[in-house]
Amino acid sequence: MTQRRKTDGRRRRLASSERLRRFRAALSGRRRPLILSHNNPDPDALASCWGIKLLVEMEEDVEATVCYSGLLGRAENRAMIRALDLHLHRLEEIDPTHFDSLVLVDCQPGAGNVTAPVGIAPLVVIDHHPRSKGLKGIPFVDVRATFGSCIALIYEYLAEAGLQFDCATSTAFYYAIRSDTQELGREAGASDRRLFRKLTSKVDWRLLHRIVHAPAPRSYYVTFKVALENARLYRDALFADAGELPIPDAAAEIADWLLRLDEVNWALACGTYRGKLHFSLRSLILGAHCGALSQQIVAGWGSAGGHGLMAGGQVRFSEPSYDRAEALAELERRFVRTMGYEEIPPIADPFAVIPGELSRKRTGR
Ligand SMILES: [Mn+2]
Repeated sequence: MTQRRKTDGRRRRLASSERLRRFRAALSGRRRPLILSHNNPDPDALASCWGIKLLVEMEEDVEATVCYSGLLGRAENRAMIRALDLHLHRLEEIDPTHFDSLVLVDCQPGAGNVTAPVGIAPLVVIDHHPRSKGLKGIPFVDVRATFGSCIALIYEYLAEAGLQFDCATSTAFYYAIRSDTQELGREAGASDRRLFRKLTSKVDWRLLHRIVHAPAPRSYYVTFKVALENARLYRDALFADAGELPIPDAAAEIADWLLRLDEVNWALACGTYRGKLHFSLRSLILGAHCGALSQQIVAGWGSAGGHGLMAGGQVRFSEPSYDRAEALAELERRFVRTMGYEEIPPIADPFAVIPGELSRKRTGR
């Protein structure tokens, strides 16, 4: 006798038709849903919000509102919002009593990276991050960490519902997968690859180019410069302070960029934004637990989370009372200790110019 495969001890695999039915049941009768993602939403978060908005608005008389908290910082993200003509509202500016339901996508309550509005409990959570503990009592939860992007997960619902998309939407979804998985190279699953291929025929390439190569301000380049100047290399782990960040997600971009250094397998980039020290951790080592490692780094101090190869977190200077330099030194100490590199003297200025030298590669990459 064949048994249906279990995804874990309790949860059976559901058909996408059944998932869609349950999703709709959880929101049945709700006419004013509020859709929210994690703070400082990235392209995948924005695409996920947009996808859910299209899905819920298939029902008659439903008008969904997408809101965000934090900053829409990166030029690419703003270009994507323009491309979709996506009307976003700041969480602080909405009146929660106007809405009758809350849908969280690309994040989970209690995960530390989402600011939920007061007074509305989430009815639906759809996410691809590791399962958090804040999901009890939520009527509909679909958390599957095997997906590299949340939009690939949400696309199952959209396809099941028979939704058709214009070129701009397809382009945005394509860009979301591309950026969340680094062109399918980082933590992409079979569904990400399938959808990516499928969307290829529908992408508006000029529009994609405008998003990917959106003009960036000087401040963008300055953070890279400061990060290079402040970097320290511990064997194959790079620690870099990018100074004052113009936008909180700059740390993530810098960490991605520094990880390309041929001598490293780990990169942590950090910087301050509005009284908080933000950091992003990246690894090239398959099976690295960046999410858990970054939680270990800020244990008892701040909040952190993420996936296997990419994670991020933040600490407040005032918890306990640190000034910037102290907080930074503490973060570096904790990073080095977590890596197990306490005994390794760092190279203090790894980007000092060495005329004519091609590489100092030692890691065997
Ligand atoms: Mn995501």
